[in-house]
Amino acid sequence: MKRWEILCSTAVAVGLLLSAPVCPEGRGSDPASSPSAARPGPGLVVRGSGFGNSTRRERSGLPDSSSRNPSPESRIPAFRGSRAFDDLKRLVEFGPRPPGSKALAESRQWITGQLKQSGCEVEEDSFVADTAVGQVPMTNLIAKIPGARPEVLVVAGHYDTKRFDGGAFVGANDGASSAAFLLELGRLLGRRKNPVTYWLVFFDGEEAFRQWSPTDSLYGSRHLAAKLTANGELSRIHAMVLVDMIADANLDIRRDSSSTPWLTDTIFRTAHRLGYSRYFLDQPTAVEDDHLPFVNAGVSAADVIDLDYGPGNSYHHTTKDTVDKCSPASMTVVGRVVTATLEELENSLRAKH
Ligand code: 1BN
Ligand code: ZN
Repeated sequence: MKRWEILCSTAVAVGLLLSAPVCPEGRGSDPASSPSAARPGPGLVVRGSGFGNSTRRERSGLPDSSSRNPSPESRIPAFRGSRAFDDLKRLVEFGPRPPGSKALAESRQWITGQLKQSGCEVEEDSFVADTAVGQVPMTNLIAKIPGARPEVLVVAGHYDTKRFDGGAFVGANDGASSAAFLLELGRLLGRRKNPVTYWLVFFDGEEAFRQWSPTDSLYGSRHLAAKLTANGELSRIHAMVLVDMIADANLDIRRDSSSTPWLTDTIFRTAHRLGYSRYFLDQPTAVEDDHLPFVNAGVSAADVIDLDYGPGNSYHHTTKDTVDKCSPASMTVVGRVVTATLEELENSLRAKH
């Protein structure tokens, strides 16, 4: 039995005793409701708990920074890791998805269809990259979701997988998890009355073709940051939250020191408030990832990444990166933290003039 399953069966037993709802997704995938896992922090809204959308602090009349939300209808609906996990599995079924491959083109078509079903407009940002192995066509996908304000919040990930010679690398965690995460976010934001504009960005060409270096990596994000700088749209971006490798069943996310400190602080403070301190560890790590071209261009950007995948990181960039190493519960944790962070960012923008 996996750790999450154990946690959730414990939660079911305790839940039955306390008549409290557990595993609201009905698939054992929501540690938010597990008393033995992430105990809700003082500000956590447990949707469907019988308490409506009020927090424990709100009910007790205590001030709470998270209750700055002006109205319940402005909340982002609950992120469901089980739906994201279904998409992760579907993406893996396309097989290895390196840049320029037929499988990546097929997965791009499928992603676009899913986003359109969610009510999102989808833009393709196609270009030819000069890579370590020659010219490769690449396409970033951008789901643009309008909002009342012109400021843009970007949530991004990559959907390509690493080109691999030694067997089939399907990138369940490294590639599929971030794309699947963005698809679930598209379902939550696509038809919402958003107070700000959202761009969900699926980067192509995140991975190195030969050896990771400044010129052999991050092809899609380098291209988009340069393009948005040139056309003047970069200045619309208030913040970018990047997610990568967030479905690891053994979730441990550290603070990336290449990210913008205030944004990392907001994400980790939110995680702690929601009771997820065991998954968001206040330890530093330095990551080169798709946020870097944006940080370098002056955008506030933070990478939410679990770079400790398998014993001694032994599943990272190996054929062991498969669905069985991933968990819907981890996606729920990250989804709840990111959506709560987005609400914080929306509120801080609302508070501006
Ligand atoms: C993340 C996922 N990265 C590549 N795939 C960035 C990275 C590069 C992380 C090198 C660690 C080492
Ligand atoms: Zn990778």
